[in-house]
Amino acid sequence: MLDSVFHMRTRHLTVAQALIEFLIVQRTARDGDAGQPFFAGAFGIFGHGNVAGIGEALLAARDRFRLYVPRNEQAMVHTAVAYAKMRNRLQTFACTTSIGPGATNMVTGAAGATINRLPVLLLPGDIFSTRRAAPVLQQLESNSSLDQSVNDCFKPVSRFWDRINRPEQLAPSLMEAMRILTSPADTGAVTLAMPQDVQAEAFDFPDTLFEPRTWTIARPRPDATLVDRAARAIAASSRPFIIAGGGVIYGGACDTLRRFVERTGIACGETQAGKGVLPFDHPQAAGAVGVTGTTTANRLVREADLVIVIGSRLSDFTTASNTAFADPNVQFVAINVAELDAYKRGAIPLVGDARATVSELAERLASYRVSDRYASQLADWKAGWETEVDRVCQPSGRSPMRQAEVIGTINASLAPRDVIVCAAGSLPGDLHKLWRARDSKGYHLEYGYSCMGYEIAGGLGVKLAAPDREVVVLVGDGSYLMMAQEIATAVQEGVKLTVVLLDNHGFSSIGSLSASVGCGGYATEYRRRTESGQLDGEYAVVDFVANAASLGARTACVSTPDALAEALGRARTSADTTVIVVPVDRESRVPGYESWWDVPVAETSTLETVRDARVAYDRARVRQRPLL
Ligand SMILES: Cc1ncc(C[n+]2csc(CCOP(=O)(O)OP(=O)(O)O)c2C)c(N)n1
Ligand SMILES: [Mg+2]
Repeated sequence: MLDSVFHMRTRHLTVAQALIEFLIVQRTARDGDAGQPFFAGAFGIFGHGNVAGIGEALLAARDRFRLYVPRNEQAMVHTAVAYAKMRNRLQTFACTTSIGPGATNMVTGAAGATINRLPVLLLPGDIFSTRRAAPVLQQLESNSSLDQSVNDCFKPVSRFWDRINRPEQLAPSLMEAMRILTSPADTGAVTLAMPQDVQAEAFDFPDTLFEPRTWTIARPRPDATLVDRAARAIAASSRPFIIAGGGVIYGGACDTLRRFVERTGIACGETQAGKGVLPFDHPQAAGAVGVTGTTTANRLVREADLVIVIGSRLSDFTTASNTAFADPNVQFVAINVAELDAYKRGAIPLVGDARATVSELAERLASYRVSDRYASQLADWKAGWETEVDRVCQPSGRSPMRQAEVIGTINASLAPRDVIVCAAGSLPGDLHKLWRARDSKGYHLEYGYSCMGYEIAGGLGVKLAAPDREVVVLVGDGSYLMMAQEIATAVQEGVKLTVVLLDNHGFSSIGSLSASVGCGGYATEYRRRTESGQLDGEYAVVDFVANAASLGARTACVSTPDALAEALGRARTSADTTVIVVPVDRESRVPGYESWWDVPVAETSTLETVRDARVAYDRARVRQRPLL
């Protein structure tokens, strides 16, 4: 069709059809490479809010745009986000839901995406724009406004939010959505709420909307004056330390950083998202830093006179709630694409891409090298740490097994490129400390939101993104019970996962935290209610083997390291999804290593244990520093 004055060619499509046609032709590219489609397809669960609009459009495009059908809307966002993380933010999925509960089920996933700075496009259905049938099934009504729906909940957890009330709004909104999704600094969840009547409405969309578009993932350079200043500060430092976060991996800066630390000798600690930046046995790899850090990294960061933060948002787990940096004159240099992060802790802010910025610093520090004393101290502490890992992970011969021996056994059974996936509970801390990462994409932890339920759904996204790698999901029994159903999706798709489920009858992590705040582990075990009125009876046992089998997985239940290694070997050679259930001892925990986490303890209490905990808390807080 030919439109008036500008002779603009148009296509007569529904809003939903135009949306899907647009998504199909969006691409990303970086460093002049050939690039890839930005959307690997869509995840969707249909209801009256999307079946006729976006559902029809996806049906019409089914040979060009793959639709995956998960079992839960929150889970599908985790899957999409895990995929995006595995693909270094160069690709993701769109997620479509009905209106109401289907939509709000995605809110948790959206928060996880935005907090972890990972792109995902959310397309919740929305109430009638025309309001002609209001209130529609599942519509939230308000006394104060008709311009409100449950989708307004997405606003604070989205980097960009819009509601498409007219077909004309679609094109500008999609362009903004793509700008944000592909921006390394601003990416996160993007929500386009799609009223169900508008989805089905036809309109003459300009042909230009459907032209293939490649979004270049930029490598912004920092300000030259600030790079000079940062280089001078580093050159003048005697005990520098690097904190590497997820931005190093997403920016493809691992090799550049490795060469930089090899040349300068500066030790490098890793956040959860940054673990794997260096292989664990690299001479400059200090390992995990912060609350769940190694002695090596925590001592180095404590003594550091200059901390170079690269691609990290410096959460409390990394800064040990601001107790990690003990040198009174410690200075910070922060490299980050996001201004928000680069300015934290009064750092010399190098707002730029990790790879480009580290290269520029390296050029200016060609003659800088740490002292021999620093180097030998690092080597000594590293050797001591490896001995500690061996000690903690060695088989105990006890039953049930300790979690650390399970981790040690899995680590020894996996090949360097295999991926472990985890998110919440006591496992992330133990893995951060103990796991010997040998590949920058081999350690996949969602610890920005630490969302129980991410593990299996996330594992599915990792495997979709990296079908050539073995993917092993580690999940606690609590997390499994929140969201195990995506095993059925994995089976349906023929996407193979190996899930290791550690059963300790509830929340071991929160149990120990509860004890540390004087609350004795209250309500953190799955126990039956007794006549006392309390949850202090027998364990409320779940047959996890039967549960996983019912979802279509192969199963095993093991109680020794040898049996676990054998089950992992069988899972590796199998084409099917396997769930290996491992009972673990809830009380044998991996200790903390010279760090602290701020969890406020009740200032007044009838319980003596709480009062004691408060005394210890007040004492520990003295080390907290008001770093701006
Ligand atoms: C969705 C969600 N709810 C609650 C929490 C708080 N939380 C963190 S860990 C945890 C317990 C996890 O239990 P499990 O998966 O069995 O792991 P374990 O602590 O036993 O290692 C809870 C309740 C959370 N992180 N995510
Ligand atoms: Mg548990």
